[in-house]
Amino acid sequence: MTKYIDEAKAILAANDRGGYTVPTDRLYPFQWNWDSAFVAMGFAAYDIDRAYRELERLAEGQWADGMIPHIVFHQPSDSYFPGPDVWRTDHVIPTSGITQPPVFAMALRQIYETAVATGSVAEERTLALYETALKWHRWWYRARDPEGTGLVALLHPWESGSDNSPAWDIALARVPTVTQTVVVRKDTGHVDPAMRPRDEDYNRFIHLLDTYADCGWDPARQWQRAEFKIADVQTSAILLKAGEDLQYLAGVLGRGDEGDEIAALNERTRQALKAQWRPHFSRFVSRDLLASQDVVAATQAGFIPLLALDLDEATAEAAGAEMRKWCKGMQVAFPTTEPGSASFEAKRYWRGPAWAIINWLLIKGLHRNGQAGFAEELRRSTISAIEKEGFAEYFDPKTGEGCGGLGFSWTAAAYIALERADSSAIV
Ligand code: 2M8
Repeated sequence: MTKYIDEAKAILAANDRGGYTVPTDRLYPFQWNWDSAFVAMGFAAYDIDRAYRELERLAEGQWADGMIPHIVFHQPSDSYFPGPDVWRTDHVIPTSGITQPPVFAMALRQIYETAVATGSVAEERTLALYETALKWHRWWYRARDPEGTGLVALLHPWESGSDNSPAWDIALARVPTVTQTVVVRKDTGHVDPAMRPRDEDYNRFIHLLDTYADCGWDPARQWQRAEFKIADVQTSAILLKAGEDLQYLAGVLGRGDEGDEIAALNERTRQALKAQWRPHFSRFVSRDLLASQDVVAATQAGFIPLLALDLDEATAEAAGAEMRKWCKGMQVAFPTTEPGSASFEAKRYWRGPAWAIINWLLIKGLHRNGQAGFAEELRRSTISAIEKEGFAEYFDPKTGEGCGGLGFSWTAAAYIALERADSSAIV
């Protein structure tokens, strides 16, 4: 509805800090990687120039080796921990030292296609951002899959974007809670601590950060010393979908050789992802590389591969049926942890709540895999949650209550993208 679209646009305008968008005021006062990619897809619906700009400002944070960090600290702020002084990275614009899910090339293709359709394509800007994305994809495979398995590994839970997901509980429990850095949390001053990760999680997050800073942020040394190493199906699926979009862009931009290179990487990931399907769970599972075992916790990550794979009918239906089971009795779908499981917490951050951007990815995945009806239900559930509760960071799936930060950018972007078309038109 126009009223809510106007509100969503107003949120994106209010969170603009000069060509880039903060996720929300105070709680997250910098530019976050995958947040900005989703925001750019929201902008693509009504302001192509601003959509390009969002990605360009994120690209300013790209490291020489190709990594795009999870936070770019364009301007100082004392309302967030850990800031640049804790990260101790060596980049002209201060950045964090870890990365986040590579939604970037998905956004770039969407911007490009919308620009073509509206006669406003900017060839040079597209090409520059394509090169940024290509460097980053090469980095993922070099730094995070050195053995060429096809699945990319996370060395820190924050890299998943699903920071305190039950998927990390077993692996994270092995990480010591001792830190060199004094942990001074700011997040719990902005939102109810019961909605945020626990102190012991934070100590472990910072322990890992300290370890990698000691490695001088060198990917090979980090790979050797990592005390947390998960080959993640959510990140790998996003990398593959973004890789398909990058391959498409290589084609239209006349970069045939690079297109072949990307296609080969995509194929490796496609096969590896398919092998992570577990029929007895009706979902995909990640792999704990240090323990050499599957990550069996029941989280949304298990269904994100639908985004990037064309499953056979029986598999797609089994995944869809399992997802529907999780939605039973929920006010808002899709719970990020299976509601019946012991680790489910309806309000605590990534341990149960529904997130508009996760729904956005799942809707695309369901649609790709012949589940248009369910995709449409999920789209409507997301839209009505936002219309009832506002543009909250996430939603309690049991009550529908908006939780976490308010006036949230990626929720606004998701609303704009999901409201303007039925799910069959969501690319
Ligand atoms: C949350 O993560 C940050 C760390 O990156 C935090 O809690 O401090 C996550 O929800 C993450 O996925 C998101 O990108 C970020 C900003 O919205 O907040």
